[in-house]
Amino acid sequence: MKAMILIPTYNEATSVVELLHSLKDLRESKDYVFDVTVIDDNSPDKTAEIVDSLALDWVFVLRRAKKDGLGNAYRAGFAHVLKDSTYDQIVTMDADGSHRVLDLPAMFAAIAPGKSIVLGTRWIAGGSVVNWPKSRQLLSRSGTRYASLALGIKLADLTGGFRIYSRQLLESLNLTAMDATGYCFQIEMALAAHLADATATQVPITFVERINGVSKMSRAIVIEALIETTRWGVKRRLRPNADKLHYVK
Ligand SMILES: Nc1nc2c(ncn2[C@@H]2O[C@H](COP(=O)(O)OP(=O)(O)O)[C@@H](O)[C@H]2O)c(=O)[nH]1
Ligand SMILES: [Mg+2]
Repeated sequence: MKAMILIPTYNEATSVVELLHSLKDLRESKDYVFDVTVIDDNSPDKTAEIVDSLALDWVFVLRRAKKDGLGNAYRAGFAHVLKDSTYDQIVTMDADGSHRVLDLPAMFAAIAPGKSIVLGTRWIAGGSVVNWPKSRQLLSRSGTRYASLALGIKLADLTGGFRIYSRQLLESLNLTAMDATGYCFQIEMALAAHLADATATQVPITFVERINGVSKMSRAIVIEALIETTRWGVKRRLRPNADKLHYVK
């Protein structure tokens, strides 16, 4: 197995350097074979240049012209990695240290053959959240609950972004037909994986709030998630087959 770890960044210069150091340690253990692509939206804090200056031959930077939302960043990353058939698993991971390298081995171990998605999950036994304000926890938990009810998907963390997708799963999806710009990208990908009949495995993770930099979460992102999730839920009920055709090739 060879994995590509995709890390989207917007003004994450300090955090992403720390994360790359931890990944370097894991990589040097030789138990796991992976490279990294940082997907940067022209961060004013020079995240891309700083990553480049580390001169790590297993770290690539995909530079995008401007801040364009998490969904667009990830879809650009998927398109990029799918062109190189040496990578058979694609990991998605936040740059800010919230997703611990420590949890990666258990996630790698949970990969199922064929179309598969491994979901780092906070809201199951063994999972937890550290230093997140109660308000953020409530938002995340209620967001997942709402999405789970609206879409009929029985997973405990639909908004988390620490995941592993198999190449087979991503290749089976119409990624260009997806709409989500912001963080509801995570919900839309879980829905698409569900419609593609992928094997979904939940692995408990500990999510640690960032120390450096600031969150890019905004009211607009929450509103988009609410509107889109409701729209997807209604569409699923009214036209379930059309929905499947929309997402799955
Ligand atoms: N390339 C790119 N990355 C983004 C964008 N918005 C958020 N991110 C990254 O997505 C990850 C999660 O964002 P974060 O602000 O930590 O969200 P939070 O953990 O929900 O508060 C971080 O690595 C961000 O730098 C964006 O518009 N473009
Ligand atoms: Mg964060």
